[in-house]
Amino acid sequence: MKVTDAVASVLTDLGADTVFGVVGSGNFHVTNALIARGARYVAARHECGAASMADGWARLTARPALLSLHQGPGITNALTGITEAAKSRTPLVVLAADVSASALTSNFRIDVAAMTAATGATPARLHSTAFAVDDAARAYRLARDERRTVVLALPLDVQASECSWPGPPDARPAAPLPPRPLQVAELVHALAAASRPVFIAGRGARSWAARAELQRLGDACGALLATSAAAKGLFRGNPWDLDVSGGFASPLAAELIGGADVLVAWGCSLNMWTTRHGSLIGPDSMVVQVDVDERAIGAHRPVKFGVVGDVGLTAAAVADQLVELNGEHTAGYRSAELADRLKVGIRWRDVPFDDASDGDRIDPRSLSIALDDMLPGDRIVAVDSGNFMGYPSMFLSVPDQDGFCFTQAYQSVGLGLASAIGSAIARPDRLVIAALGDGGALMGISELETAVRLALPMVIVVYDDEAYGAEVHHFGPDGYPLDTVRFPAADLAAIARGYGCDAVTVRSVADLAPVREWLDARRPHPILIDARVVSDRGSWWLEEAFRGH
Ligand SMILES: Cc1ncc(C[n+]2csc(CCOP(=O)(O)OP(=O)(O)O)c2C)c(N)n1
Ligand SMILES: [Mg+2]
Repeated sequence: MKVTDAVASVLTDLGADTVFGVVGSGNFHVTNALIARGARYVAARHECGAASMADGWARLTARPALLSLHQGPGITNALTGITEAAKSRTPLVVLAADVSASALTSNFRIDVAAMTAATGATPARLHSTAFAVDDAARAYRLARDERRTVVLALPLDVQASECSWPGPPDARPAAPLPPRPLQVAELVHALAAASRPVFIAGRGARSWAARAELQRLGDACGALLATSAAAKGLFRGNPWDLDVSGGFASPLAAELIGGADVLVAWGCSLNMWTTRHGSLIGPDSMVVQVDVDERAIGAHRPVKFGVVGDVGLTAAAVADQLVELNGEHTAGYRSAELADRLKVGIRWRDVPFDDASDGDRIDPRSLSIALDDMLPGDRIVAVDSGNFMGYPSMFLSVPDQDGFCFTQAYQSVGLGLASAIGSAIARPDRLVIAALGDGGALMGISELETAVRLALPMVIVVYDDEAYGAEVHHFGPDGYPLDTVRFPAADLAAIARGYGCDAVTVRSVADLAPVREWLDARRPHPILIDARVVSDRGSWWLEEAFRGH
């Protein structure tokens, strides 16, 4: 059997069924071998787009995506997307063609392992013909069981050689890590004594199983329920949901999180975003952290103690014991009066603001609220990076933890459109809203052709301030020249029409009427909204963000 066929067989036998990429000579055969074994191949127009599509897809399916790349420039083009995936612990196997070991002078030669390691991804390689199948299986298992972004180098000579097929692999995933009983007891003790407990659930809690156990435990100790931005939507529908903790927290959420006497982070790193550099944590709050990775405990904020274990298993074990002690419901932080306050004041859109729309430009808050009302609730919001990013994150609601795709671990501009496309491929049952700045939109625009070619009915909303607004608002107040970060108006609607999208330029809420028509007509291609937004001041979360630079 050809090694490319054997590699494709073992990967599909292990469960891989979707591969994103840009095909060149070095990954042509392995990509076709995957397709021959039933995998779906999605052709992107730029390798960075392919990487972000794979990243978005894997976040929403919680399964490893495959990314197929040509040797050399195919890999370097993909590096920003790969770095975002690696920093987000996205399960991803990159099939990275590589020159043969003997091809010392090949112009495609780069040090794939060194470059991969430098981004935080995990290097792997088909080391030899005899072990190629083992090498590929190990890469897939590492991605799946440890949520790693693994870059598997495929040397051309090994790819082309003949190997024997060892038979189908064991496709069972590793069992989740149970917590140690003593640590469980410590957390039971802390929560039994708590009068104002708050949970902050993060990326490691993004599953239906963990969601159910955390809500049961929340009832048993009377906790209020918040998430990091990466897990937005996890507690949607629960009356004690505070939504996101951190820079995007509403004033009421921030007040309540600050008042916690016991704060438990569940699969959440408690980084500077989630805690506003620690200022969201009250001075007398006892902080506890639950994480599968021992090294994550206390890495960003000091904690009283940690519990090492799977979030769902830990929450279930703690809930079982607490229910025995306290019964299924304890008031804790919860009261009828607080329920009323949450109902009318926890959402950002309930916080009054002065609408700065002036007929020529629309206030980004009014734009976001109008879209929130107009677009179906069964949605996924995918957000690019920039000054604008808080508006969709704070004003567009999402239905659950699979309703938000937030590729911000590397804070790169330009990944939003492609991660939205990956999300749309993962969840064709949901309307995907890609929220972009004009800078990020133009950086990643080649994938507009992919969205049209794949007939994806997405809404692409561009918060267009004709600038790198983040830089304008960071440096403007100090009087620096801003010529390098401002641009003349670009007709993004015309550009989008050129790609085959519907498009509309929006300066007021009334201009959104064509979006309603597009929704009603169920068009089989995206609509791009070029929203000319007011940009008179920097966003409040941005000021927070720049404190970390
Ligand atoms: C790849 C990359 N290049 C540069 C930056 C620095 N940067 C951060 S925000 C930003 C502006 C992005 O502009 P836009 O997408 O229009 O969003 P806005 O800030 O205007 O809302 C830039 C250039 C970055 N984060 N990533
Ligand atoms: Mg901009």
